[in-house]
Amino acid sequence: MTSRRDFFKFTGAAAAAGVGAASVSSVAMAALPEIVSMDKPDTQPPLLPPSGRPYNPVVTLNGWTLPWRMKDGVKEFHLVAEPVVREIAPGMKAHLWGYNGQSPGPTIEVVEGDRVRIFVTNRLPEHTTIHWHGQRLPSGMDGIGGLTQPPIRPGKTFVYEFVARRPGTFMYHPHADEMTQLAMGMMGFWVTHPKGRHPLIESVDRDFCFLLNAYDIEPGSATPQVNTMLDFNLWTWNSRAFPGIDSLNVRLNDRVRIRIGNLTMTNHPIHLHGVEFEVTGTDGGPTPKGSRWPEVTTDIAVGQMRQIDFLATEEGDWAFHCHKSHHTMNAMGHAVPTMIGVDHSGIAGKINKLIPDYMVMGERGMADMAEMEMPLPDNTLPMMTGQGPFGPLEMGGMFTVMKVRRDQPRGDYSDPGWYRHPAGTQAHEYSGELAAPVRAPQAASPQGAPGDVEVTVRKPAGHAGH
Ligand SMILES: [Cu+2]
Repeated sequence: MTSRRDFFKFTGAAAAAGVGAASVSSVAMAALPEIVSMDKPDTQPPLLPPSGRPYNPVVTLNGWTLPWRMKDGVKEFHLVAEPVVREIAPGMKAHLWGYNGQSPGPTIEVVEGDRVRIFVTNRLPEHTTIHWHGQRLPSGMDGIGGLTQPPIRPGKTFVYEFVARRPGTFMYHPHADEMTQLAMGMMGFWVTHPKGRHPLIESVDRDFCFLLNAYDIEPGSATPQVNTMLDFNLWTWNSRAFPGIDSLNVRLNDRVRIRIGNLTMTNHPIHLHGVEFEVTGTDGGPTPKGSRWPEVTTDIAVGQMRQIDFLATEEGDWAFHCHKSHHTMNAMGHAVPTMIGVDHSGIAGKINKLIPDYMVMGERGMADMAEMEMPLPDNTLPMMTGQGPFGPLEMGGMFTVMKVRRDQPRGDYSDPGWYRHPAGTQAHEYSGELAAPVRAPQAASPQGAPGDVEVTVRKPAGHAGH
């Protein structure tokens, strides 16, 4: 809405090429690569390399890849750190900080051995830097404010230059006022493709990537609380919450790679339904083949990256999500006590005399919440949401669907719609006779007292620690 696709053209003198991360003079500024900005939160098609060594590009979930300019054999990129408006999911927009119109910033894709020059312009109200997580590079290019470079002040442009020495899965983020700048969404993905064939990096048909991130945005507001340490209420992939996260669309029997980096303040056990995968790489590089074993969940700790590979041999709609159940929900009232099994009869009527709109919630579990049409503050996502082919999906946050289809064209990443299950392959209501269940005989307690004690007391419990 507020951002748009900008193409600021710069013309003029020669580009600055520094030895360490260095400030760019106003003369050299005129020769910077154009600033390319993205105004859509949707997954953009892969960027086929227009110059340089060939490679099979990645697809960034609800994101995009930054185009570059080839200058005297150097790949030149231009990142702009700036305030952005990011749609977290339809119905909610967040005021974040990011790069080139979005949070996360664009994915940078290069090839092992490429010399890379990245111009970083700061349009934030405070200073910043960029750290290139996992890269082998000169110490002066590592982007640590105060340690390896002075901060990039508002309005200034710095240039980083190094050779992408290791193929693999990386990310970038500030190392300046990190608590604020990570909480505001400043981060991006980086992929260095191998030069030619690599013994530990198989070529794949589909290659997806995204970052795990989290925000604390009070219902009814739009700007994250930056001092939050652990109590985040929006669990996102690339700053999107389900149903705002696009599906991963795959052709049957494709070899698929998914690269994931964690820039939240907690670990995320990422779980894929349908098939087993292997962790084939980390931000430390490709894993040795002897270290790989089959998994369906991989835990990704804070500051870690995981690259998983698998063959999509099973057709269908397969859930793909964080296994922490609170992370597949959106902003919710955590102070709500568990009310399962509590008898509300009579109480609601009395309370209604005082508060006419009072509703009993949670008596049968929390699923009612997904169906209930309750007024929410403006710019707030429902706690559990998303409509599936069989009703409410009761999911938010870190959740999406991998759609494996026989007729998905090669290289086509578009959404094929919901899976049509072949006859006889779907769970359905049982309508036959039910035999009485056989139960073990009840043993008497040694004292001769009845062995079963029914506890009906609900103890109050705090929720501060989650
Ligand atoms: Cu999680």
